[in-house]
Amino acid sequence: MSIHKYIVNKISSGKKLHFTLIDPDKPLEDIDRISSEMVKAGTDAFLIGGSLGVTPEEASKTAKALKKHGLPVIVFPGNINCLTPEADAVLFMILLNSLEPYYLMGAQLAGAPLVRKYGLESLPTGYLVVYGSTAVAHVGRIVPIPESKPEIVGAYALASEMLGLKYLYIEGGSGAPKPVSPSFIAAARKASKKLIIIAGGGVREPAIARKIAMAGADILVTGTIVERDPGKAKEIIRSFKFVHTSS
Ligand code: 1GP
Repeated sequence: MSIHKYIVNKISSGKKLHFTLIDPDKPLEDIDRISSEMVKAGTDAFLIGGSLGVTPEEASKTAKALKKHGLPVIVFPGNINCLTPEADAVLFMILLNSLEPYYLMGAQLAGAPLVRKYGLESLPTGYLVVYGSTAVAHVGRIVPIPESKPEIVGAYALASEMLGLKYLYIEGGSGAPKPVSPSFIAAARKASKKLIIIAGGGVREPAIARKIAMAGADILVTGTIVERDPGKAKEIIRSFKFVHTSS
């Protein structure tokens, strides 16, 4: 089964998904420990990637280690150095609010032949980095979105749908000081019923995960909390995935 189908099947049966973000820039024993805990906690897939300093060797080693859990391993590329044939799929992304032509089509031009050679499934994704104070915002030269203007996110969602993209990733930035705003998620959901909405960045409490779920996100990504406090990460996964049943 394709990874896209795996995701769509879960969503169409009323489920929400959690993805665990693993930065390959860490020792294998940490990757093994963190990933095993997150599998037990009910995560649905692994994302691998980072904004800076990921070598193709690290990406391959990490993907291999994660594959043994039997869950999808998806490259979430900060750049083409994160691509590896050991993964199953790639979020093939366009950084929608970037001022930098490289992230609008240069990286895609360089990456597409590699994705084809590596046999990775492409998950076509609009990537929207909403806050300005994180590594991804700096590297990607983004224009931040004012929190008072969620309708801008709605317009990006519409544009993504009209371009035929399947996923919209609304990103606060890894380790962001504040979580991605649920009002952004709600605006995107209102604008597009079709897009699979991925949300992440700065989510460190179950209550915010629940709000993001209620705002209409299909997939929640957490990275930092998974490393810092796996117990809290488990609560976050539960609050997001079982939003209709948890109090
Ligand atoms: C980053 O959205 C993800 O792309 C996860 O962010 O590390 O803050 O959980 P955190």
